[in-house]
Amino acid sequence: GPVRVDIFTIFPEFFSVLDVSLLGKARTSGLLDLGVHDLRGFATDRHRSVDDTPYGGGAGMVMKPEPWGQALDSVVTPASTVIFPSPAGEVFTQRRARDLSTREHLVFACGRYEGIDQRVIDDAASRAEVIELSLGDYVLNGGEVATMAVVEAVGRLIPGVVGNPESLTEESHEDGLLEYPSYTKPAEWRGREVPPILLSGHHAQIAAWRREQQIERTRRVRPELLPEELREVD
Ligand code: 6GU
Repeated sequence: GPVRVDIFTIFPEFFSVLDVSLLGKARTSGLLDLGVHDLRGFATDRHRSVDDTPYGGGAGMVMKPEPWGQALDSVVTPASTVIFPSPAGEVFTQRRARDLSTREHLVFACGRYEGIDQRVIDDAASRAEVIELSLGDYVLNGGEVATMAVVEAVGRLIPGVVGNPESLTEESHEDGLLEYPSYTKPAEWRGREVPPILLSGHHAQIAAWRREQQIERTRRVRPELLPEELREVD
């Protein structure tokens, strides 16, 4: 069946972009079943507050546990995977995107302010698998942009979402290396020529050249990604 995704946020309008493009199509064609929910709808007090001051003091506000408990209780089952976007989480990778694309139900809990009361995460982990995911080593204002990135990376791996499945395996990171450079017509533009090998029709030589380019680019830009056997001392 389709992959079910539920997103909880205080900015549901953020996610209207998921109505368009590839993921919009995945939704209308029934491959992706997406629900976006306003966390404030689960607040119980008159002011619908979702945050409060931190125990122990410190700057900023912490998201209160009660609305999050009600929100997650409304969708989470033992078959769910609950994702808390957080700069303190594990770094999100293509490997993790592949893993998440095989799951039946993903729940994203978008935190704002200085974070969510830790008991919400601990309680969710007692009912379902919990993964804290970071986009990388920099700070965003909340989990919404990270959730968008994860939903896009995972959504395009759902079988049938990307028309030509070959375009999935020929990308950066799928084989552990960065992509080779791409060219299209015209053969000369602003005095710059397309590498002649690409016009030669020699498929094996083209494949070898592209592999070389991948290795060279990876060595230059992301040397830590290079497998041992491709590392050379200079
Ligand atoms: Cl997932 N959340 C926030 N707030 N900041 C981040 C992040 C996530 N990933 C990198 N920076």
